[in-house]
Amino acid sequence: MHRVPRVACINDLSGYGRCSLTTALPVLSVMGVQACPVPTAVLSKHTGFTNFSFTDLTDGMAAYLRSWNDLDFDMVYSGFLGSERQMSLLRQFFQYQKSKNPDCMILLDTVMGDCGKLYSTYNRALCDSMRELVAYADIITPNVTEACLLTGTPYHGEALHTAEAVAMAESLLTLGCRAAVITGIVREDIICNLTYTGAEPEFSVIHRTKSLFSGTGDLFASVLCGALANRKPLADAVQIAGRFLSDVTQYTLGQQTPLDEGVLFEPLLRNICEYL
Ligand code: PXL
Repeated sequence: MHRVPRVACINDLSGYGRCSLTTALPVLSVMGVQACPVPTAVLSKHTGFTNFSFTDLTDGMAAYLRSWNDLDFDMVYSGFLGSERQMSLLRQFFQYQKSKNPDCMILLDTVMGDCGKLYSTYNRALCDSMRELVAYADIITPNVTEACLLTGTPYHGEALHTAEAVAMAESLLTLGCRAAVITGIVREDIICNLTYTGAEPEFSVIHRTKSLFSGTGDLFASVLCGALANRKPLADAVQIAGRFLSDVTQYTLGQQTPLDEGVLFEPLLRNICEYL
């Protein structure tokens, strides 16, 4: 019998703007993974828009997760979180799932900000709680802004020297995760993603599209999650996610859509398994 990998996806549901659950669920389904959502908040649009509604779902989350205590997951994948209480519930969920299945892989996308700025619903206290949550994760995927926030490094743009990036990755591992993937390191006409597990650092290079589309971090983490759930080794999964992102951003650029609309992954989604 073919077993379908099962992933708990903890993220917000943004009605418009292509991010979080509206990215994770289709990507994982197409990659042959059962994606089980835990919505952390419902927004009418993501926070990059000037006008959006936000409903925090923390109150229902304890009972929601408790009812899953009789389920096992191959992976837990979390993204945008709305409150410190959610982070504490997640810590318990991570620990519980690990105690039931030591092979359960925890992928924590440390969503907090971009381009040197926090997202509008985030604050310093939430960043501190996110830093504590890293200790319970196997793999984290901060962008440069988030890597700076987690390590207490001053942000000076997306261009990091190799030594600087590796030092930051080493510092991330001291927070307690097993691996860190720092995404979106800019080098003139390329973008690098750095994978670090404590052994040799691996830089994987992708095409740089100079426009900054929203939601690319969520798409990257979702494809990474799908590749890992399909048992790809981490460095290969990073390459797969990078190649898909590179193709999707170039395609989107050609369509000249507004940046807030995110990347047009739908027309390319059906081909995603060819990247595996
Ligand atoms: O793409 C990360 C993200 C996730 N969820 C919400 C967001 C953002 C980024 O703006 O606003 C609600």
